[in-house]
Amino acid sequence: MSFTDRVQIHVQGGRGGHGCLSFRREAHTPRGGPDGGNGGRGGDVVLIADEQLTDLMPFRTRVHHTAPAGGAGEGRNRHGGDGADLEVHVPPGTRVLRDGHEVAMLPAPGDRVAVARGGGGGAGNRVFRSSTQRTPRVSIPGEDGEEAWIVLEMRLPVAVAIIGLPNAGKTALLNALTGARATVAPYPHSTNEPALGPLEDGYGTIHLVADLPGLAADGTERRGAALGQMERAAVVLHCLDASDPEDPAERVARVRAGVAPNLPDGAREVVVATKCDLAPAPPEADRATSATTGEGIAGLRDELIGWLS
Ligand SMILES: Nc1nc2c(ncn2[C@@H]2O[C@H](COP(=O)(O)OP(=O)(O)OP(=O)(O)O)[C@@H](O)[C@H]2O)c(=O)[nH]1
Ligand SMILES: [Mg+2]
Repeated sequence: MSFTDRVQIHVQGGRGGHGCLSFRREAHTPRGGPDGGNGGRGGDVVLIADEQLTDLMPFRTRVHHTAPAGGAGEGRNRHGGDGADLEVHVPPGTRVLRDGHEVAMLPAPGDRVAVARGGGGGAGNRVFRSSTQRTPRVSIPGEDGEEAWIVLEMRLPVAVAIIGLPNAGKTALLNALTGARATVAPYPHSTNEPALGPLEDGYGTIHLVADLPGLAADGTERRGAALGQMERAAVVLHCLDASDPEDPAERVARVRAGVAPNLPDGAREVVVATKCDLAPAPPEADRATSATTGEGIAGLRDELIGWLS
């Protein structure tokens, strides 16, 4: 199970500084020798994993990343300074692909990798002086920096976990909230693998919503359950079937007991009554929804985005 966010960006190393063509001119040395300095190296574009970042959203609007050029050489044998590296911050867990192949992975905060090398600095004419060539009229321009289109990829963690008893309407709620098209069926355990859908906040950030099946009707976790995926969820939507004649308070308690070991610290749990087109929401529910009529769905989606941003 995975859902990846992906952006394409252009990276360009800094151009190397040009070498300088110059001859010494001093009051008492009428025909001075060559004194053109070398150009500096262009800076590299370096990706750095930064724990402050959690998604690739900034790259949707910042596509081109060009490192500074090296300084040009100057007369009096002054060499140009090297261009500084351009540090581009990416979220930890970012994978870097070039031409469809992984070229780097930055799993941990502080990891860094150069993705476009700066060009070498050019040589000034001082370099070309020799016993046979005392007045070299040649200098070399700086090299272009390396250039590439690369793809950044990141697996999104589950931000919103949907839980509940079998047949509670979890998958239907996921589909209604996110436009996913996971299988909804009128029997328990129709979903065996977590189903995923993206919740977009309108500014380009994607929050991953997951329907996490795996609770048995007695509230215990089944073998192979997906509840471990909840570990980073900020919101847990606990589905409570409004049309189920069994005692709602007892059902809520059963689900809570089943998920307790996996519930992330500080996660907000919201009890969402489902199928409210069939029956009124029980008092245990915080929200009333119907995936069939759309009741309560848009409002819940807006609330989720508010809680997650
Ligand atoms: N009338 C009505 N039926 C619904 C609604 N939401 C879900 N259902 C029905 O309830 C049944 C179960 O829905 P699912 O979304 O598959 O439930 P689930 O919790 O994902 O079930 P499992 O994956 O088997 O655990 C299906 O027959 C759905 O059509 C709703 O809002 N109104
Ligand atoms: Mg399901």
